[in-house]
Parts: sequence; C-alpha cells; structure tokens
Amino acid sequence: MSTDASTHFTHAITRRPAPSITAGLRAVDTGTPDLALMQAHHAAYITALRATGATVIELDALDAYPDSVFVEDTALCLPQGAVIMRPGAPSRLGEAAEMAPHLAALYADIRRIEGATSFIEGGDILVTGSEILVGRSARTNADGIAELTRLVASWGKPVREVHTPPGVLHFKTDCSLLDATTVLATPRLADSGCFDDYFVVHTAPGEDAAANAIRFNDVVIMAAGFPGTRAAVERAGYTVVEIGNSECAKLDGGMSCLSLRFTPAK
Ligand code: CIR
Repeated sequence: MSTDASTHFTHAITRRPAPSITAGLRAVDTGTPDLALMQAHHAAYITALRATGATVIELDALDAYPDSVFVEDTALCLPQGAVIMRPGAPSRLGEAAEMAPHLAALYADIRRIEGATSFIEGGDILVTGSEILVGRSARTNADGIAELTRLVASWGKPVREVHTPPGVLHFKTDCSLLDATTVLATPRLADSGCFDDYFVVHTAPGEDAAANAIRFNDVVIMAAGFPGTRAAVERAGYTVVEIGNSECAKLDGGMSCLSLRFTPAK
C-alpha cells in the first residue's frame, strides 16, 4: 500500500448539516432525511477523520443551501492549489463562493471555474496517483472540464475526461480511490474501461452504493451495511471504518461528498 499524496492528507473541511437538509436534492424520493440522525452520522464521520491525525475544520451550517453539507462538490483541492467549482445544480451554485474564503485561508493559489457555460462538481472528479479523471454527467459538462484542464495544466497531473454512467449522479458515486493505482468501483463503471490501467476492487453484487468511499490516510471510510464489499476491501489489505449513511443516502450522498480532503500549500 502506498502513502502518496493522493491518499494522505493533513486537512479536511466539513460543513454541518442544516435544518433545510430536508429540502435537499434527490433523484428519487425515498423519505425525508432525519436531521438528528444525520448529525450523529456526521459527528462519527468527523471523529473517524480526526482519528487519522488530520486537522478537521468544521464549517457552520448554511440553511440557505440545503445540500451544503456535501462540501466535496464545491472545490478541487490539490497539493499545489485549489480550484473553486461551478456546480451544475442551480440551487447549489452559490455554495462554491461560500467555500472560497475558507480555502483562501489555507492555500496561496486559488483558481476559479468562471465561464458562464462551464459547470463542474467535485463529485465528478477522481484524483489518482497519476491523473485527474473527470466524469461528464448531468452536473459536469465539456466546458467545465475544458476550463479545469486549463487551470491545472501546470500542476503536474493530466485531466482525462471519462463518463459518469447514465442515471448516476456523480462519477464518484460509483468509484473511490483506494491507493495511487487501485480503485473500488461498481462493475457497471469498471466495465466502461475507464480503469483498465488500474487495479480494481469491485463492489459486491447488489452493493453498488458501497462504491462511494474514501481512502483517508491509513483507513478506508465506507458507508455501513455493505458486508460483501467491506470484505473485498479488507481482503485487498485495507483497514475499514464504517459510518452510518442512511440519511445522506436519501439525498444521493455518501462518504466522499461530506469532506474536502487536502494538504494545503501556503
Ligand atoms: C445533490 O444532488 O447535489 C446532493 N443531494 C448530493 C450530492 C452528493 N455529492 C457528491 O456525490 N459529491
């Protein structure tokens, strides 16, 4: 197992869930999220991040933005600098500007996706040891990917455009990085060929929702309730921490969505 910059981080940023979370976006209505239970899961998630030795910055809830707990979509954080996204969901566009000053306090180099026709969300971006994969989706378009490609051109990792499976919210809904050259992925995404140059651990049958996990320092943080996938990840040599995700799952959210993970360069 490697300990490179694509899996090891000194910092994470999270944002407390707001009471308006009940109005969060969802593809299919499977019930109203319970704020108290989501807060409990969120607290356990932060404890798991901190247990690895990282500094976790907890931002206040933003009631004006029901989906603002899903901070991952607002920025891409790399060792050299951070890029502020332009979320493709109109109700989430303003979340990116809310995140910018917090990253500016930690990074010397902040860049922004600014084009009026450019849309891109962090959930569609997977940074591996060698490249930045960006899935085109209902939230992330060609102009957004082209602008990101220009902005990070001097930062050492090439951008590769891939496709988020139809009907899937984000590219990382269906995959996660386990180490610099290994991903956890659903069979439907792995079958597209985008990970042909990687080692792939597949989610177990019926457990596609386990694919959204995070490798954070020495652990893999996974949504609870997917025993087949957990066993596969452990067999591959990783230490797993499970966190309840029942409430975020009602809003198509998972482990990666809840944090920005990075080592800032000041
Ligand atoms: C949304 O539809 O934007 C939120 N309800 C869920 C965002 C999940 N974020 C992520 O996968 N990075």
